[in-house]
Amino acid sequence: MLKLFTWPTQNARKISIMLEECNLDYEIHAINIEKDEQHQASFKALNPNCKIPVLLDTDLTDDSGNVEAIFETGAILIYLAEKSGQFLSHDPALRIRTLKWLFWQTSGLGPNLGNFSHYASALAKDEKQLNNFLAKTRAKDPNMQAIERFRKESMRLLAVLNNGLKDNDYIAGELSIADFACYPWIESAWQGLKMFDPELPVKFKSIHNWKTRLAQRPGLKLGMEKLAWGVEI
Ligand SMILES: N[C@@H](CCC(=O)N[C@@H](CS)C(=O)NCC(=O)O)C(=O)O
Repeated sequence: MLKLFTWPTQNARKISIMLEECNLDYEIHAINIEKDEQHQASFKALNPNCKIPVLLDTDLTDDSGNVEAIFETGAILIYLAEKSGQFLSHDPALRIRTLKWLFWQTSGLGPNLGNFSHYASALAKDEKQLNNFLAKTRAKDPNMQAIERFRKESMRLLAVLNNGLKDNDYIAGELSIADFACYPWIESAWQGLKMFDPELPVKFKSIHNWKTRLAQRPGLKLGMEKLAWGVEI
């Protein structure tokens, strides 16, 4: 039995997309980070870093029979890819190509796009323009230095991805966990970055096409909907 401890956010959607794409059965357990439930002792026992998502697989036990909780989305995606035999190539070169882009997402794309959205949301005139999490956590006063720092790095990262997608339909050549890791972050920061540069879809045409291609997949769509902003879980 797979149990996903989570809340509707970009990091969380990486995992619901993978679970839906693999057609795996799973239970969703809500950890309301808008009410700080990630700091409760019962959740901290699963992830000492107090961040969602966490995956529990009751089949994954150590020698003493204790279930090993999995935190960090990169680790969860690799685990599910190995468990299902899908979206992580067995070919050594393709496998490492996928893992390179996966680590690129978790260490670079996610944190920078997340910080951009956090600081840039202070410029939103109407709170209704923001998702519920940003509305609660956003920077209150515009800090132009921080906005520019994270906007520039986000744009640089998008240029890297766009270049990687120029001759490829998918990030690592074939559809993989690297695409599922990047998609929710790009989807969520796209509008905010577009406000600063309306030419975004033209400038990053390969990303735009990749986004459109992925958005048509029933599994990915369902994974996004299961943990859409504001959805009751
Ligand atoms: N590197 C972690 C990041 C997880 C993360 O930042 N989760 C956010 C939600 S997207 C969270 O739990 N935020 C609550 C908090 O920071 O207290 C991963 O990839 O799993």
